[in-house]
Amino acid sequence: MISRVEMVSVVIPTLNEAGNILETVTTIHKKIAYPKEIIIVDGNSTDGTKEIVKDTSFCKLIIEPRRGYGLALRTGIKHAKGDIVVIVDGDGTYEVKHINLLLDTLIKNDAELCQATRMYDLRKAMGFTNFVANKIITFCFDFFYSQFLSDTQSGFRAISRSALEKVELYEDDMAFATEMLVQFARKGFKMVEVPSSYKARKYGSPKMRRIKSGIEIFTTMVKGFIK
Ligand SMILES: Nc1nc2c(ncn2[C@@H]2O[C@H](COP(=O)(O)OP(=O)(O)O)[C@@H](O)[C@H]2O)c(=O)[nH]1
Ligand SMILES: [Mg+2]
Repeated sequence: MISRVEMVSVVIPTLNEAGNILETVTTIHKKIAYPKEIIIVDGNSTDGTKEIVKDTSFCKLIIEPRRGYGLALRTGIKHAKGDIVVIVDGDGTYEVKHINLLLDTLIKNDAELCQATRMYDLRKAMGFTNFVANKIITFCFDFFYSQFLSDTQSGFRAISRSALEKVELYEDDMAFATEMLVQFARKGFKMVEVPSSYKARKYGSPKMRRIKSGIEIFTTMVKGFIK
């Protein structure tokens, strides 16, 4: 439960997102209606991402040379000072202009996590394989953990800091997002969603390795269930 919001920490992992990051951070900077810090956790990009971030006056840059989406986020979250932590990708695929909707909904519902679901706008849906894999993973997650989420692989989330402090997250890569939901469900934390949409990547390529990530995500769900 969040009683007072003095600051929101927005944590963004980046690995070679030079063509995407400026629009992402500028939109957040302009739209967010709460006091904020924007933390970029960069994996030592070689395409100019770090320089673009340094040139903004409103971002903190952390270099995390070790690889992994989850690891980058864990590093960023350690530095975050806010009562609420927002995580979002720096690849321009999420509607970051919906950030206040996530924050307001989290607070209004006294929830511990509010995430953007990309499943209500199928015209702009993600690629077919990702969509089907997401549906299967989400069905299994909801079934085993008695939840009603529609997009477990959403990486755009507002999370209460106090809830994050009550769980231990270890996943270094894409399974991090699922591990967080598994841990939150096991603790009985309230999780809600808001409709948002998916945008195609304009620059660069996804770093996710689908089969490896799929196996890790399923292993994370099963481990959480039998523990
Ligand atoms: N710092 C850091 N960021 C990463 C790493 N891998 C991915 N990212 C970032 O994490 C976000 C999600 O990665 P992406 O490749 O788009 O994964 P997908 O959306 O699941 O295909 C993007 O902003 C990436 O730049 C990494 O090893 N280190
Ligand atoms: Mg992406």
